[in-house]
Amino acid sequence: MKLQPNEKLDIKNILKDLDKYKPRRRGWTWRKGTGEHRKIGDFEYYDTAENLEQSQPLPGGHYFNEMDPQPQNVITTEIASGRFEDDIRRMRMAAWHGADHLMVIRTAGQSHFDGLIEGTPQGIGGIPITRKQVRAQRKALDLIEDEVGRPINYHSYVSGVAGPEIAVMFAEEGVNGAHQDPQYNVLYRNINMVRSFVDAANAKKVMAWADMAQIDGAHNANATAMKAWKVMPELMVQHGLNSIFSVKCGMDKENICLSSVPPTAPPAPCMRIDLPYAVALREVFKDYKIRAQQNTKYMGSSTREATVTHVLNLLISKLTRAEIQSTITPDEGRNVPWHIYNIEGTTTAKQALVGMDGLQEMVEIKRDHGELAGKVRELKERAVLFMEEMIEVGGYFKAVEEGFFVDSGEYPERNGDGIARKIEGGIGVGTVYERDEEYMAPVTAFFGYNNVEQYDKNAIDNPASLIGGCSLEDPDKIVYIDELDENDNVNVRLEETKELRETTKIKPEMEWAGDGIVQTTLFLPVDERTAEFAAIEVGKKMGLEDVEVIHKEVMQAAEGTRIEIKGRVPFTIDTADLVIPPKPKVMSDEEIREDIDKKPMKIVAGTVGEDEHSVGLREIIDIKHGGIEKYGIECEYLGTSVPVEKLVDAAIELNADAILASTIISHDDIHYKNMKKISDLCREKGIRDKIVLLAGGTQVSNELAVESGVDAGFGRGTKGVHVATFLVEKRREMNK
Ligand code: Z98
Repeated sequence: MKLQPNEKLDIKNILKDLDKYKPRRRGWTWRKGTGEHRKIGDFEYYDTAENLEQSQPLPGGHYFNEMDPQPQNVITTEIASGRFEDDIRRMRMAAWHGADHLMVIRTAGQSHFDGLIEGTPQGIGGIPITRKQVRAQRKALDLIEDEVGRPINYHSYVSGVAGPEIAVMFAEEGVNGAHQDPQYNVLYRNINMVRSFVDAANAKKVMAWADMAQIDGAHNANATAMKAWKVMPELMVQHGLNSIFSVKCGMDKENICLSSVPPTAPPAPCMRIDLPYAVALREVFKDYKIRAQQNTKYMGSSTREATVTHVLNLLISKLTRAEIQSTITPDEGRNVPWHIYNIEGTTTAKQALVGMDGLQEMVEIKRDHGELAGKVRELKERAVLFMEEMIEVGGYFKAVEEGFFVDSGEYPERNGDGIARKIEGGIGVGTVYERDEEYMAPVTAFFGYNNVEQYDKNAIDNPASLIGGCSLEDPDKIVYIDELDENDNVNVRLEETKELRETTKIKPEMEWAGDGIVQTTLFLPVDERTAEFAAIEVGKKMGLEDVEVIHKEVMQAAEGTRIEIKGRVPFTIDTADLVIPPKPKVMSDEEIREDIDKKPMKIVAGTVGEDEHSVGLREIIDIKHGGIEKYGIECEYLGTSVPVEKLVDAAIELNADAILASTIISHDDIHYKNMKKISDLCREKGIRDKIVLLAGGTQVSNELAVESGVDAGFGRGTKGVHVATFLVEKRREMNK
């Protein structure tokens, strides 16, 4: 099976023979070719990785021969659609844009399941993680990585009550990275602390065996704390605890990634707080990796604002060399993230990181003196004092009982409002048992003493050899369960969207195939509250269902409000019924230039009739707007309200190759009448067969323009290159 760039990924093909699919590899992969200077297009880059074989360049890539440099940081996108089959399509789009770490968010509540879920039920804010879903996504990613030519890391969560079971399933299925941090269970999911740490030891051992990258959960304190910047010392303590615990469980420091989030965002003076924090973290944890995520705490529903914060955060990542750049979608504050915003987050990271290529060659952090040095030192001291006090009160569990964590005071200040958990409380309390003296498990990646020698001394380091290998060595021992729920599964969902996948019918979509969601931006000249309700009416009158306001922003209290609404369209469009004119031919800039160099071209241009519009024509002509002057075409611009006779006389006098007539006003079809006049006059004066006549304007249709006697008409959206292409082609055709 091989993906073709112009063919959709066929989910039915992915699901076929899934029970027999085996992952190609285990373990995390970093980008290749980093640390080398690389020539791409006209430039030398200092901080890139290998290019992709196939990719979607940035929109601006158009001006640079569609080059698409890839930064050296792994780029993550987090997907939370709730339907794994739709996630897969989104993963493919993200991979084409440069994401190589695809993280799927779990459905709400899965961390409280004491066991694996099976099948492919729909989730809320994420997907139920199951073997079938994981296998299908890994299989799809195997195809996608072949397509883009770069390994793709697949990632989800090994936290919750079923952590060890999930870790084993991930190791079996070739999942490459996971969040694992027992403190997350304890603080945010109220899972018993003893159970959480015992489970974590087992889970980490398995993750280490499978060479998975681990991301911790310290950053969740940022998101939870009342004032995210106050918990910076504690964050360092949390990172420290999970990191050293992971090392003790057998994990390589190389695979331990600290999850860092710049704690503040504008209008706070965020750089003065976030940069020292990132520097302190990098220094204290110098042997570990940093997974940087954007700040989400201070993100509202403005995607523009979220993007600016993201870019400031990316500057910090650049200056402190974060290895993984996670991207949260800029619509988190208003939607369950949509396809297009996963791509926006990904491209924001790629664009900013590539734009900052080599920054450190010119800019240095003032590490040894001044404000930054002082703040870094202070943060480290606060963190060390926090650790010392933890030891004083009797260790981590005691500290949690006393509410040390996520307190709103900046340590050593404490406001007594931290998250306190009891050692005898929480989900799963009392479910940890001492191993029986005889206990032995013939499994690989077992944490702790395993009593194997009583059966076979040679099996001490490889207990699974007692049974000829466990499921990690022998995948045929894996029990693959298909669907358990006959109504809530992928087959039922695919049936519902069959028409959209198997015919020429389409529907707009943001989250899932066929959801029909559209988003519209309005400006309403009223106050915020009125605008909100008026916008819903506008949406309804536009024929949208389930209309909701997803963003509002005051432009000025009385003058008006910017509103964004979403809603659903109840119809489909049949693409087979569309009449799509052939794409206007566009020559390359080089080809046009070469033609004009060989044989110079001259045109006269003006807005005809009683018409004072000039902007459109100037955009077609002026070099400043990418107009035809840039190809060396000599342009004689006669201005606005030019009589038709004057235009034709000027063309004769200057021996021009073409006339460009701009005709904006269209009352009583005056624009077409003027075109006919120009053509008739040229015929009268005997030059019609020697000159190219072009007319342009927002209301001009090519067909009607040609009927009116000119050679071509150019409507809305025309660029200089379209006009230049036509001029060159027409001149060749006329054999002039
Ligand atoms: C991120 N955007 O970090 P539930 N374990 C840890 C976590 O941080 C998380 C979970 C588990 C964020 C996503 N993080 C939030 C250490 C969540 C998820 O219980 O399935 O929600 O656990 O990338």
